[in-house]
Amino acid sequence: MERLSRATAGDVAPAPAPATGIVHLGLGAFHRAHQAVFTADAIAEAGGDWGIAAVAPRSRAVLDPLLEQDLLYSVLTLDGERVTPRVLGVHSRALHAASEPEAVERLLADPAVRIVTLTVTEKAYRPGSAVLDLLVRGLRARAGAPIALVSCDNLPSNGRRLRELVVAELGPSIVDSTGFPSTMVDRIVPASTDATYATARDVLGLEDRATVGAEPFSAWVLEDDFPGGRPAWDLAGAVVTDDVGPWEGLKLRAVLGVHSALAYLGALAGAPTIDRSLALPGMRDVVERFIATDIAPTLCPPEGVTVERFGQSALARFANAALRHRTLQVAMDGSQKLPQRLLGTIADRRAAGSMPLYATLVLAAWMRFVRGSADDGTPLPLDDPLADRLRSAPDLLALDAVFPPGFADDTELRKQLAEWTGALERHGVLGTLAGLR
Ligand code: CS2
Repeated sequence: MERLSRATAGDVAPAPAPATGIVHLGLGAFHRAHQAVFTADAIAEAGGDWGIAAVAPRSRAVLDPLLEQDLLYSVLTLDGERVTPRVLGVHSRALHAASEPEAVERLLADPAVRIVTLTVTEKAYRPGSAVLDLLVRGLRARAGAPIALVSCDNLPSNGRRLRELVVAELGPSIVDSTGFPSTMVDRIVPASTDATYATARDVLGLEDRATVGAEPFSAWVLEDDFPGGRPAWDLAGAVVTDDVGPWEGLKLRAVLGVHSALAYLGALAGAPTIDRSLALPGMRDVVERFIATDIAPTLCPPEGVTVERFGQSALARFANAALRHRTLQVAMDGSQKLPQRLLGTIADRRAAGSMPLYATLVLAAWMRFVRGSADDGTPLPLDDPLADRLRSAPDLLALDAVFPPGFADDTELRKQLAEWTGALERHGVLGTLAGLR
């Protein structure tokens, strides 16, 4: 079968990408189905030189196919049985940071580049990470040309966090010419598999090795702090606001907290995908109670939104069987994800004098997951930057790289966790859920 390219795309060929105005760091599935789509739509609405130069930090797994395909790829919107393909061509360049760092630095220093977006995962937000070093080297050479650095990773106050890291390297004057808008991004975009490539072949009649499958839902809420201008993302459905906080809380706790719950409980019970985990007997009931009794009281949602309704819509999204989102993919990097997804919920409930039953069940499930075997004894991989420390820790709650202060000394919390751990050991996830009915 022919490969997708400008020459073969025919009717579905997108308009040529405009000149580069954005550099994106992190060429994962999420970027291709989220910021790239918003940007293509914004350009279609209002124009502008906002072509995206995509930078793959380490892996060439997406970069090479993209280069081979004239930077075209398809986003397959997966809605139950229905698949809607769209070929994107909004990337103006694609580069490999590990082998051509100078070219990336030059690009970051180019005044025509007015935005850097990042999807580099939670673990890159620490001093000295390779991607942060690269960004800092590029910024140093800009000599004050205006730019916005837009974190699109699932961290609380992601813009502020990035600003702190950049200011620590470049000094406070960097903020005079640099915006650091916080953003909330949301779209489920699982890693592509052979099944995704096969679907692309079916619907496009072409081989696309850079395709991604994604859910229909897509959201982007961002603060308007773009000293060098921005694409008309608002005309493409993004919400521009002066406070992302309330959206961020919902996303982190009521969407991702529940996603992680389904990942750990599901992986232990042998559910390969998120939708299968949600369909386990008793699971929906428990995650609904997790949302209503543990998560909702800790959040102040935006006007007109209730946590329960938001949570229900998240559950409907997780039930999308066409996504085949692997529980083990969502379970990855738990030490980096759980603080903002789950531990904040537990800390807030404990500070209010309550014991969050369901949130502690999820924590106990993660602790069991870390030990490396499912309920039926099948080994479970621990893909986590702190894997060694997690596996050898005599007392996980005492790991201050993961747990907020106070957890280790909270005897009530320890008691509750011990109860759940015992129940999971004796009855497994399914038996424990059954006991909660
Ligand atoms: C997932 C997220 O892999 C994960 O940790 O929970 O990537 C999730 O699918 C997206 O953030 C949804 O917007």
